[in-house]
Amino acid sequence: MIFHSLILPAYLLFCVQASPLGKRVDGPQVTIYPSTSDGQGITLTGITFPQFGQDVFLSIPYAEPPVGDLRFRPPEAKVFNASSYAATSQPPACLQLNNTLIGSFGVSEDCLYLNVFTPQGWGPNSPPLPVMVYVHGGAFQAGGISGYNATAILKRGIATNRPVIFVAIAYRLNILGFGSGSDIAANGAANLGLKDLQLGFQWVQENIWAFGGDPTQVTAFGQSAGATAITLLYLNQNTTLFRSAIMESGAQGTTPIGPTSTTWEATYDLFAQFSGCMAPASTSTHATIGSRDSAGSNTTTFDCIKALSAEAILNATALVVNVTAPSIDGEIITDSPHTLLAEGKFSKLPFITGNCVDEGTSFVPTSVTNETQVSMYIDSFEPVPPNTTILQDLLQVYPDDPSLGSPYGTGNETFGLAPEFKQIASIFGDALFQANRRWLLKQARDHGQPKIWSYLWTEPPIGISPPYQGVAHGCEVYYVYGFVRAETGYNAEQVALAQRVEDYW
Ligand SMILES: *[C@@H]1O[C@H](CO)[C@@H](O)[C@H](O)[C@H]1NC(C)=O
Ligand SMILES: *[C@@H]1O[C@H](CO)[C@@H](O)[C@H](O)[C@H]1NC(C)=O
Ligand SMILES: *[C@@H]1O[C@H](CO)[C@@H](O)[C@H](O)[C@H]1NC(C)=O
Ligand SMILES: *[C@@H]1O[C@H](CO)[C@@H](O)[C@H](O)[C@H]1NC(C)=O
Ligand SMILES: *[C@@H]1O[C@H](CO)[C@@H](O)[C@H](O)[C@H]1NC(C)=O
Ligand SMILES: *[C@@H]1O[C@H](CO)[C@@H](O)[C@H](O)[C@H]1NC(C)=O
Ligand SMILES: *[C@@H]1O[C@H](CO)[C@@H](O)[C@H](O)[C@H]1NC(C)=O
Ligand SMILES: *[C@@H]1O[C@H](CO)[C@@H](O)[C@H](O)[C@H]1NC(C)=O
Ligand SMILES: *[C@@H]1O[C@H](CO)[C@@H](O)[C@H](O)[C@H]1NC(C)=O
Ligand SMILES: CC(=O)N[C@H]1CO[C@H](CO)[C@@H](O)[C@@H]1O
Repeated sequence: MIFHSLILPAYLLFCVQASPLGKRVDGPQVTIYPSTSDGQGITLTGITFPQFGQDVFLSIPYAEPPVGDLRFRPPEAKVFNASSYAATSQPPACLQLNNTLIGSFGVSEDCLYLNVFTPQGWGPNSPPLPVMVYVHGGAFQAGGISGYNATAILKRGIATNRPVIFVAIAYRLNILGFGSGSDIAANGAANLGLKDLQLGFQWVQENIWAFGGDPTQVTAFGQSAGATAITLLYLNQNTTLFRSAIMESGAQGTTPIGPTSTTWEATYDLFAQFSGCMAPASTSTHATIGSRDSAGSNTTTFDCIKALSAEAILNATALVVNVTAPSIDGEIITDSPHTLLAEGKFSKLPFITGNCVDEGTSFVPTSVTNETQVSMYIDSFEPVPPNTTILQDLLQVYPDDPSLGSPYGTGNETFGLAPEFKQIASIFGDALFQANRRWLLKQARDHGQPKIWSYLWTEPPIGISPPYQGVAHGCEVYYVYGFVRAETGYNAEQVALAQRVEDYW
């Protein structure tokens, strides 16, 4: 359950609630000529927000809806069936369980859309602008693009005479985007969410010129799973999808990873059982549908899952508490990222990578009462749980002393929780986040990559995380997206910090 609970901090609720469309004028038009449409122009109509001097294009489809026979298949570039398209309303989030990151526009399996924000009237004849492409977080199980309102980012860019174009790309989640196990491997259905992102970035390369964007100046940025996804795309040494990146709280090793064919098999089996696609007693042969299947016409467990209704997928997802995550598919991810980094097999493009001080606190249940639960929590998300020797060593270097635990710098205060909470939060923060960030930085430096930067964020947003979480996962998002303003209760120094981070980005 850890991954399900950790990914749903309340901090994005604010963005979501802040997005009802304000004063608006329909009308800005941009014509793209995607190669899949044989050079035929497709005119996209967006919305102008004159009060911000911005045009917004919402729900631009970059891929065919991954439904029906396209479920569990790599994304296919969108082929338009008409020469015009209304890009005027937010897309639903990709199919996922109800949670606070969804936004206000529901969920659908038909979800491969992107949003574009530009300075008002910008177009192919304007001076080409740098492009910032956002990859949202949500532990590869949750999230969407509709909550990420880039109005403040663009406003700051315009005010400082460094305007940018903003794009956010949606990608498939949970078993639909990040299934694992032998069936998923045999059917080439691993890492589909990463393939969606690749296609979305390719769309930006091909089409952003029409919005007045410069495809040679694309910066990828993302938070949590979004940051992890970007670092995984860095494992392609020759990537041309972007020229730089900013990873907020996520590195290659943040999500546990193993070979597709042998990792999280139990998760897939449970899913098959709960969806009625495999008999409960069956192990993992997957050759035929189990006795609980009523259809009879489908020949394999995989075909059966592929043919389920979206509602049935969600129902089964709700019953399986295990992780679905990127895996070593031999294609996008060819080996353990830890090894690939050590061997220098990654892109040498510039990047910024950073963390919040207390990354671990929102991942540890407040119900923790003793040290022996450490192994329980670690086992629940590691494909190969560490043995007792390793656990003993771990507890030695992270002693049960609250003054050393996370949230850091809070002395012996335990916030009414068992002292072990701070101990385990410290382990999780380091094991998932800080250590992986530092490994990436070390390998980048050791392999002669000169343009790398890092930060450790110590300023929490106001009123978002309870005190026991300290400067928690997601701490910087409010600042980056410009929700930190005097009107929202922040002091002058915090507003200046928000402006500074926007300027850095
Ligand atoms: C973005 O936020 C601004 C300010 O709150 C709001 O007026 C506008 O409608 C939002 N834009 C979108 C596309 O949601
Ligand atoms: C074009 O595709 C959309 C869905 O993408 C569909 O709703 C619409 O009916 C199609 N129009 C035609 C003319 O086929
Ligand atoms: C989804 O969750 C929200 C709170 O996060 C709740 O208000 C809403 O009723 C839930 N919707 C459904 C369909 O469960
Ligand atoms: C990257 O490009 C270089 C030079 O073109 C080539 O030698 C190398 O094989 C490529 N590496 C990968 C992993 O594609
Ligand atoms: C999904 O679960 C709900 C609630 O238990 C149930 O009413 C519905 O029939 C289920 N749908 C499918 C397709 O299994
Ligand atoms: C998956 O979750 C179930 C409980 O639903 C648990 O028994 C099982 O050990 C978990 N499997 C893995 C691989 O974590
Ligand atoms: C640790 O906590 C768990 C869950 O509350 C409990 O079952 C177990 O007995 C405890 N172990 C020790 C050594 O106190
Ligand atoms: C525990 O795992 C480590 C690392 O894989 C290994 O070196 C060690 O021998 C193992 N210890 C035991 C008791 O299995
Ligand atoms: C925390 O408590 C221990 C043991 O009671 C004490 O020795 C130590 O000085 C305390 N640390 C702080 C920072 O208060
Ligand atoms: C029970 C079940 O999922 N049956 C499906 C078998 O596959 C066909 C198409 O391949 C679907 O139409 C059925 O619904």
